[in-house]
Amino acid sequence: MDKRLIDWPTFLGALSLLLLVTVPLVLFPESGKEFVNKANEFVTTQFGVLYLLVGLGIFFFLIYVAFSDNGRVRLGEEDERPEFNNFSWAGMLFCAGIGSSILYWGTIEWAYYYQGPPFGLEPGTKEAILWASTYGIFHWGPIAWAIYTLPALPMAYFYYVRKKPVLKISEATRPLIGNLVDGPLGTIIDVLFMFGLLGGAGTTLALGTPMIAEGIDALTGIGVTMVLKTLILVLVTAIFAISAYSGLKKGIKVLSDINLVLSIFLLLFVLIFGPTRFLVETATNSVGLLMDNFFHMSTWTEPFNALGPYEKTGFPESWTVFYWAWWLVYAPFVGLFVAKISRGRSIKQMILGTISYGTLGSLLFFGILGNYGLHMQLTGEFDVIKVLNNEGAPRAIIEIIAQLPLSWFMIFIFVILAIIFLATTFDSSSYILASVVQKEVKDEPLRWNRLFWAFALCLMPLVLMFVGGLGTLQTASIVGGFPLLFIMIMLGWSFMRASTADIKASEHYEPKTFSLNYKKILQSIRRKKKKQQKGPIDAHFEEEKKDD
Ligand code: NM2
Repeated sequence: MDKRLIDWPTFLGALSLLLLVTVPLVLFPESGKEFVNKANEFVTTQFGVLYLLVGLGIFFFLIYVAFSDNGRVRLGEEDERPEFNNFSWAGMLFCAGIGSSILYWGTIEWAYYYQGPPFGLEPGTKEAILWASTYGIFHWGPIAWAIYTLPALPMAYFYYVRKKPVLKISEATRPLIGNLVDGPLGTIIDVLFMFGLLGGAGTTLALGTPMIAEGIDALTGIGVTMVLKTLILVLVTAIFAISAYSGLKKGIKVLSDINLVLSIFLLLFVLIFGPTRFLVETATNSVGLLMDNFFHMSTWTEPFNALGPYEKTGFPESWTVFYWAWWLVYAPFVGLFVAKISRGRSIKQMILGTISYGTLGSLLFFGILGNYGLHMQLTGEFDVIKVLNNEGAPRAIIEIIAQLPLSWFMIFIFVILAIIFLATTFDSSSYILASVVQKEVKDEPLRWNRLFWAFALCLMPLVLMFVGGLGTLQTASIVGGFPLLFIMIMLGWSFMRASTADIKASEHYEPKTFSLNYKKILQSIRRKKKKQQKGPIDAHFEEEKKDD
């Protein structure tokens, strides 16, 4: 156990920030909650529009990069082909970026919009229903995936072109802020990212655990108790601790393969045995509605409702802004994974692939699972909304799945899928948390360090679940993730600065996709510098000598 490898300021900084937020929540749950809620309200109402603008800005920026010279750079050597084929690449991408929350929201999000529709529409009307089946896809769609892709740009670029592995996000801002990275500013960037991720993952856990508990109750009838929820958390921790301990590659690969197969099975099963035509038609219709209203949705701020006789719904703050914030806190971590699996692709392929495959994946979950529930609601086969309002979302979700043929078996598959989804999210988060607090990562972060963060990830939400402060922690993390808005801008800027400088200095410029040989670039920069130092005349003679 090599303690010198640990970057203590970051390690202790993140831990202290975490304790600083959780300890008061345990000691004074009520006033703590009030304080955090006020802070959240302040950030989402005052800066909600900033979140929307940054989200849309990131989307445009990526499209621009994809079709610019910078987008033509290949992540690797000249003759390199993509390391993974598109199918496995898309599968891994999806499993890294998405956790059990897609099973939760994919199945039930529509029911919330049905009752509390956007654009001030009347609940339960024809329009409300149309938007109900569409808004979820937007919140898990192109802008969301663009937020995930942005940090992958500098990380992949430094990794494959400059051949410098970057595991810390502060390191990815070096081209912009230079040596400041090595001082407190760098530490602050990493600590904020870690805090955001801990809270974002806490949110995932807070949603996943009760849903799995309901599923197990439906399978066995043992009742949803605190003991059951605790056991589930312990089980999930054990799975990912073992997988973490046995090394990232083996553990995560096996789990995400199982995940992919089970997801495809679940979706195909519902598509075939559910109301197939309704599902396909509604999803197709949503795609059109979304495309038609993309800008309207991504900039909707409810401006007048704050003033005159209009009623304020708070929809943009509680949904779109919340979602962008949640994707943001996960983004640097997912970006790293996207970077890792993208060897041999061009930047353009990486960008367009992530946005389109990611959105397609979300569309499948929302279009199939969500519309399946919606269909039962509309036909009156099963009153989802009633169960949702009386018994809560986890129960409603499991009851929707229970309406399928082979009900017991399908709930079983659903529960296993949720458990594995949770475990993979935690496995990779603990890996990243551990890497960020190390000065250097040889192959894998130190094992004790990984386990430490694995348990921090689980124990903290567990404690808060008992005292009832978990929701507060989620909110706190969203507030704490606020600076990430600016860090994201820095990451994009850093990437542009580094890659544009390299492209300009490069002597090789192939059409279509080109690879930058950073070693050669550095050599030619050095040569140029020498020439300048010697003055143009000396350099000229030197060139002539070479020609002889
Ligand atoms: N996002 C995709 O819980 C999860 O599924 C992890 C959540 C950010 C909404 C990611």
